[in-house]
Amino acid sequence: MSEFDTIIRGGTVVTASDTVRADVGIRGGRIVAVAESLTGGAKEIDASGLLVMPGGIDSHVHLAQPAFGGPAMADDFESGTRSAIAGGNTTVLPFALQPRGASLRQSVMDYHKEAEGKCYCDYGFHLIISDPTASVLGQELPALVEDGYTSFKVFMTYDDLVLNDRQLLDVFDCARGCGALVMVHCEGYDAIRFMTQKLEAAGKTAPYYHGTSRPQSVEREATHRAISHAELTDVPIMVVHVSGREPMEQIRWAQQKGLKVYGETCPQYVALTAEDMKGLNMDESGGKYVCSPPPRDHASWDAIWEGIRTGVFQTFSSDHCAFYYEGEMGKLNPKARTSFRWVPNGIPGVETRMQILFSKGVVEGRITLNEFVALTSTNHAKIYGLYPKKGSIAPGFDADIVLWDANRKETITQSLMHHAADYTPYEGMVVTGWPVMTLLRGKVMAEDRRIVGAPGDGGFLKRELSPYAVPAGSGGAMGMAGA
Ligand code: DUC
Ligand code: ZN
Ligand code: ZN
Repeated sequence: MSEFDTIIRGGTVVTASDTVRADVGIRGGRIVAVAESLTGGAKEIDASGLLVMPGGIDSHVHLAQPAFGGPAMADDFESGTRSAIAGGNTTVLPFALQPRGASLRQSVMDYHKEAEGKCYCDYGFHLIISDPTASVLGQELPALVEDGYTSFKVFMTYDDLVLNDRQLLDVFDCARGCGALVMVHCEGYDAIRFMTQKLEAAGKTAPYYHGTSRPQSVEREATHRAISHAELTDVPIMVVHVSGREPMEQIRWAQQKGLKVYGETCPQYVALTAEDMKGLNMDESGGKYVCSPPPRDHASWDAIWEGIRTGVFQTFSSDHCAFYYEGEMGKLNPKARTSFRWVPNGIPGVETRMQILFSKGVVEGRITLNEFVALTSTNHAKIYGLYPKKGSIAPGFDADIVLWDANRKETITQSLMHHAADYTPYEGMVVTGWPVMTLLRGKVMAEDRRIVGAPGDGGFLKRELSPYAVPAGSGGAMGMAGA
């Protein structure tokens, strides 16, 4: 009998801390050896000339959710995870959304039904809390955290999701009590409504004005408010999808004060701008790029890189939230043509996240290879309770591995994509660096653009409490240290 099921031979192993020439031995779906030279594999994969990195963990994707103010999402769990695995990812963390009035537990069970047997990569769920009733805060949330749903997302905007300040504080307090990590969508609801009404009254309804309706000041104000509430309740928070300098500086300020405030940014904030939302002649095609917060400008790209390089951001996620462009279900649906207000918010990106960061980050000299691994995999595992099962290459970790050709030049185009959406917002972008093979727990799932695994190969991940969610200990304004 062979010592290893598979040996990955001759590659350069890259983790968040090291870059070494080594072979990787896999047995029973886990990494059991990393050494200069291994023998005794039932199967060998030649990785010479390739980087051998932990599979990507994308901790922010939306699959099979009812839309953000519009039609259903394009990607279900099958197409979304197919796209993820093709892009070098082995774990995704989508959301289980509680509609107002619904039980949170029932909502989670509904998402499980959607996902069961369909996934090409492993998955867990963050909970979206839209209705923090006494029973949700007192019973459902603590029980769900115990069951491995150890992070929630809350929104400061959207009619169906927005929480007021008191509700935010209640959710933060509950998270502190049960050790969960809170992700916050920081954009101010009233400011956006005010701006939207003004713009519509002036006839400014094209997709471009989506960006005008939610400028950085709206994101900055909400980020500051969320940070202040987190300080008051002494709870760590993750500010998600940060788009530019103003919110980035709020997070940096909080971190310098010693608060446990983490930051996430996404490809759209270093690769798209508000100009993209103009489309051709200010027409509806700009709707392809409508997401929230909106893409900004080149100065914002620089600010985001500054935040990445200086450690303000721990995670680089896709915020994959795909809608069709054409058709009744698309971004161009008849109602959406009447105003940007009705264009569903979100863009596809789980399949292109790693290539964009690699190309603009590593190849263009802004970050190191090890930082790339931290930003795309290791930090996600550590922050969301998946470490040391996921997120590195060392004995004991799941054999979730991407073989990466650092020199391969590709032009991103819709025909290469495995998502269900009918476009990619990154059409025509030339990138250097591409995943050539993705292994999930030792099984080859994608090989040079071909999906060779099956739906159902991916499984549900019950997550541990995050060490990053441990309160700083001030006890907040109530002085509850140790409480
Ligand atoms: N927030 C997200 O996290 N994703 C898509 C749209 C949004 O507002
Ligand atoms: Zn959001
Ligand atoms: Zn999102």
